[in-house]
Amino acid sequence: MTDHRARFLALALRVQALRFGEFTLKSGRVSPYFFNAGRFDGGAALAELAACYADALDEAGLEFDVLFGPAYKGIPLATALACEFARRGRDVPLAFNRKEAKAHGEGGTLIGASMTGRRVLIVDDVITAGTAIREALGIIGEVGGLPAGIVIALDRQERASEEHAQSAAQAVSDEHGLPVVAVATLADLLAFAGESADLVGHRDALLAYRARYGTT
Ligand code: OMP
Repeated sequence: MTDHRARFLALALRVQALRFGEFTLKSGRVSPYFFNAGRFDGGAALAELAACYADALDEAGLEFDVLFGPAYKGIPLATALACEFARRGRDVPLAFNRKEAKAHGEGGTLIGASMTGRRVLIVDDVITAGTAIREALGIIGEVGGLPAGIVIALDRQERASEEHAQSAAQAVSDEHGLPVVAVATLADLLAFAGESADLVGHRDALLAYRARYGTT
């Protein structure tokens, strides 16, 4: 496992963004683990997380002009990533949306840099069935942005539905011709769990869940 993957998983466990138990997902599936990006709730943890995103993007060699953080969880993630790029000497424009259109003031649902005609990188927390990412692609399309890729912290590597053999991330990637970069995947979590005395007890439940909803 390369460095940023292990660093991210250790950090996620430390701040309890990654938890084990019984969680009902947006899809209705009952999962033995849950990733809650809201637990990166301080500057130090967010900065450390953003460095993991930046390292994953460097490794993938993706090219983009502007970051888009979909409301709500994508907003602090994209913002922290933009700050991390600035720290590394690159000033990347940043856009995000609000969920309810504002009729007064500047109006509209989009805030920040223009995405029109620019290569847009979507920055989000997790892909399960791909619904949130498809919504973000719709928003970018409406303003004439050019989706260039997606970066997430965790790819749960689940099939969008029983009929799909591919993971939701692979399906989104194929449909839109877009690279999906994940700091870590369920496979990485399983590998990490195999090496960690604290997590080894959760491994069987993770494997059973993957057998039911994961890709083959
Ligand atoms: P999809 O839209 O199905 O890809 O699921 C992504 C969304 O599910 C995230 O933006 C979260 O709202 C939520 N989620 C998590 O935050 N963490 C998880 O581990 C799993 C989910 C989920 O409900 O699938």
